[in-house]
Amino acid sequence: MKEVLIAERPKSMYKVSTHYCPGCTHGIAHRLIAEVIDELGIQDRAVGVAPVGCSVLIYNYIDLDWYEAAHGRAPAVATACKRARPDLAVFTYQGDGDLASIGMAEIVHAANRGERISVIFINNAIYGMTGGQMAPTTLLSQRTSTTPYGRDPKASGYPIRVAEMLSTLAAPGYIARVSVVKPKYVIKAKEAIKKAFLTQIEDKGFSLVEILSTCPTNWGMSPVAATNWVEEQMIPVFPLKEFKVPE
Ligand SMILES: Cc1ncc(C[n+]2csc(CCOP(=O)(O)OP(=O)(O)O)c2C)c(N)n1
Ligand code: SF4
Repeated sequence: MKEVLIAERPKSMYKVSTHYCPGCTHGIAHRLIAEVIDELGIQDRAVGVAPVGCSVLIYNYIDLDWYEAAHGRAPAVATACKRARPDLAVFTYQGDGDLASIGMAEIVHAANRGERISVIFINNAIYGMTGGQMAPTTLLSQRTSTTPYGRDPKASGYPIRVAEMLSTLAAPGYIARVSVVKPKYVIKAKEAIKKAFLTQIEDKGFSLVEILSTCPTNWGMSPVAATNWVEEQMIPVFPLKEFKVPE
């Protein structure tokens, strides 16, 4: 029988297995970034800034030049890299603990300055790597290791909607929220990641793609239940849309 190739590993991904838990969607986000980098032909000039969280080892999976930034400081590192070498395509990859908690100041000011960088922001509503503590994006009533009775807004405030908040700023060029939990969301997610890189390449300012992702391990769910939970519980709070597009 004739073999037909319908999918292959992106050229910019190493031939290794990832360390992610079953049902974690970090790996899907990685693959989409690699596909976009291949399609734009920018592997030799793309530079990533890795976070401190479950995806800290992203540099073992995508074959690029990488920096490792201290917790939350990725937008500052990316700013320095891009200002020194405007010809590079510079992006950060950050979880919600990284970006919206310790790194909140960095991301707001980088966006407000309109830095020509792209940010891939993984919102899984929890700190994954360190044992499932509450993140700024944790939903109301969501149980985490630091909110065992559910997140109470009186004690912990409300979930922060990063894409909405940053889209109130004048400088950003492209801001969108997507998901990767089911195939029907993945095509739009890839389009958004591509637009984010093109916004940078075409010098149209700062870009950010927020990706609703899973953490079955710390949510205490099966992989299937976790994907359903994103659809049923997260998307109503974090709607999927393009908030800003370049003029
Ligand atoms: C300055 C600093 N504070 C705290 C930590 C511990 N720490 C490492 S990863 C992490 C949470 C990561 O969560 P998130 O960014 O949401 O990524 P995920 O693991 O969910 O992908 C924390 C608190 C650290 N490494 N450095
Ligand atoms: S702990 Fe959560 S975020 Fe980390 S790899 Fe496992 S499922 Fe993914």
